[in-house]
Amino acid sequence: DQWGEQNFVHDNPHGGDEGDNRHENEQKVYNEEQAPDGVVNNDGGDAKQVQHEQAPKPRPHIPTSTTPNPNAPGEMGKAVIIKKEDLSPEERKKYDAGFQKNAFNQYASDMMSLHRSLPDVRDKECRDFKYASHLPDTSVVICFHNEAWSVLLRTVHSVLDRSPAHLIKEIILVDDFSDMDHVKKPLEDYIAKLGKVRIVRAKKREGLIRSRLLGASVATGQVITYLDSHCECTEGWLEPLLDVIAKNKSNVVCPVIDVIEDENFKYDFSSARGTSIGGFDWNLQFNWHPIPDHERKRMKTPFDPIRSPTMAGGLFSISREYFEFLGTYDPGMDIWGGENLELSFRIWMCGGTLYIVPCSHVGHIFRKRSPYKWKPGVNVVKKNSIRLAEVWMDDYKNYYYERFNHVLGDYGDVTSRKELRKRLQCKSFDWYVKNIFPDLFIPGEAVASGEIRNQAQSQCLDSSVDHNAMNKPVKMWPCHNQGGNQYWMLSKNGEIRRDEGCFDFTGQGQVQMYTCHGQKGNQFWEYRADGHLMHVNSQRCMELSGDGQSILMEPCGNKIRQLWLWKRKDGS
Ligand code: LR7
Ligand code: MN
Repeated sequence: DQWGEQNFVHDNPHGGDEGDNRHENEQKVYNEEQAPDGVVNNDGGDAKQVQHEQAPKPRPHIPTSTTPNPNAPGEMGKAVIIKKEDLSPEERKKYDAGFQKNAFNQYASDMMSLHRSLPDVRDKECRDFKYASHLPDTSVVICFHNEAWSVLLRTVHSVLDRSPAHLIKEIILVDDFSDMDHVKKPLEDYIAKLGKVRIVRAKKREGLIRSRLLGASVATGQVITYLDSHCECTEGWLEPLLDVIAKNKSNVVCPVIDVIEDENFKYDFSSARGTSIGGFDWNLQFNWHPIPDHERKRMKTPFDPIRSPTMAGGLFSISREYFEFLGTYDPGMDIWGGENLELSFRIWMCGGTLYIVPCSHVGHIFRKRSPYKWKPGVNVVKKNSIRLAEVWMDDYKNYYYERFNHVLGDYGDVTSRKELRKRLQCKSFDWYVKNIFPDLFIPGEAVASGEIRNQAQSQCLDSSVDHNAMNKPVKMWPCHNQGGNQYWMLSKNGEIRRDEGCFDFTGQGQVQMYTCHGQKGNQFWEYRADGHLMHVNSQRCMELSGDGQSILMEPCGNKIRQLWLWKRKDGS
C-alpha cells in the first residue's frame, strides 16, 4: 500500500459531509457587484487584460494511458494534499495563481492523471441492475469559459473511459469565448486524436445558457447530456440515465452530483439513501432537500429514480427531440443562473417528469466563488430570474418581487416565452407547487409574520439567515421596524423561519438558526394566545435575558420577559 506517502490521505475526513459542501456552494456570491477584487478575468472586452499563458505541456510523470499508475496523486478519488510550505517560491507562485484563476486547486489537478481512477461508488443493487438492451445514444455537451486544461480534459476522458462507446455519439465542447491560449490550437490538436470529440466556438461571450443552445444546435445524438467543464463521471454513470429516457422521452434525468473538493480534488460520494432532491427558495435560489416521505413511499426501492421539483442545472440528460419540443432554453438569459429553475418548472408544468437517478454518479467541483468575469453593471442573475418568474410563476412571482420592492428593472422581452407556455398548454404554477413541491414554504400561508417584540423591553429577535449566521445563536437587538433581519414567519407546521433558516433548539444551549428540515422536532414552536413562544419538544419558553441581550430557554411561567408580540394572520 503506497498511500502512506505524506502527500496523500487515506480516508475521508469529512465522511457524509457532502450536504454541508453543497450548502456552502448555494451561498456563494454570484453578483457582479460582489465579485472578488483582483481576479484576472476577461470577457473579450478588454484586450489589455488578456493573459498570455503557455500551453501547458502535460507533466512527464502524468500517465496518459487508461491504466494509470495506481500510486499517482489523486488515484481512486483520494485527496491530493500539498504542503504549501514545502514548495519552492516559484512553485508556490504557480499554486496561488492556479487558485486565483480557477477558484479551485489547479496545481493539485495538474499533478493528477487525466485518467485518474475513481472508486465504484454505486450501491451494489445498481451494479447488478439490468438496463434496457437498446438504449438511445447521447451527445455530451460541455460548455466552458476559460477552464483549466487538466480539469477540462479529465472531464472529457472520464466520459470516454467510463461509458459504453456505442452510447456516446459525440462529445461537443463549446468554447464560450475563452481567451486562455491552451483552449485554442493545443486543445484542437489534443482532441483530434480522440475521435469523437469536437469543438464549437462562440463568436462572443454568450454565457452558459446560449452556449448550451449552440451545443444543442449541432448535436446529433438521440439524447443530449450536459455536463459542466469540471466533472468526473464514475463507472456506470450513463446507462441508468439513458434507461429512464428510453422508458419515456419526456423523462428528464440528473445524476447524483458528488462533490469533488475544490481544495484537494478528493471525490466525496453519497449513497443512494443519502441522495437529496432539488428545491428553491423565494430568492429563486436552488437548494437541496432530503427526499420527502411521500416520495419515499412512491418509490419501490431506494434505487428507483427520484422525482425532484428542480435540478441543479449543470448535469442532466434529455431527449433531444423532447428538449426541442419543450422550447430548449430562454436565449434571453445571460451568463449564469435562472435557467435551471426555468427548465425545471417547464418540464413539470408542461407534462414532463424530472428525476434524480440514484444509480448514476458524477462528480463536480464545487467552488466558493465564481472565477470568471460577469457583465459589469448588470445583476444578471436577477434579470434571468425575473424572466423566468414573469413567464412561469403566475402570482407567486410576487414573493420574489417583494424582495426588491417590485423594482424589476429592464429584463428584456419575454413575449415569445409566454407564447411557448400557451402553445404547450402548460399547467399553472399553483398546480406545480401543490403537486410537485408540496413541502415548499409559502410565505402567504404564514400564521404570523413580522417582528417578534419582547413585552418587557423593546428588543426584537434578530438574525440574518445567510450562510454566516447559520448554526449561530439567534440574537436580541433593539427593534427597528424595518423588517430585514427582524422579519420572521410562523409556518403552518410550527417553524419560525425566513427563507431556509429556522429557529432550532436542541433542548440545551441556545436557540440557533438552522436549515429548515420540515420535520418539526427541534424546529417545532407554538405561539400561544397569551404571547408565550414555547418550544414543543422541550416544553420550554423563550425568555429575554436580564441584560436584554440574549434569549434564555426557561420553564414556561408567568413572566413578562416570556411574552412576545408578533402579528398573527387572523389579527389577534
Ligand atoms: O459565461 C459562462 N460561460 C460558460 O460557458 C459562464 C459559465 N460557463 C460554463 C462554465 O465553464 C461551467 O462549465 O458553464 C458551466 C457552469 O458554470 P459554473 O461551473 O461556474 O457554475 P456552477 O457549477 O456554480 O453552477 C450551477 O448553476 C448554474 C446556473 O446557471 C448552471 O446550471 C451550472 O451548470 C450549475 N452547475 C451544476 O449544476 C453542478 C452542481 C452544482 C450545484 C448545486
Ligand atoms: Mn460548475
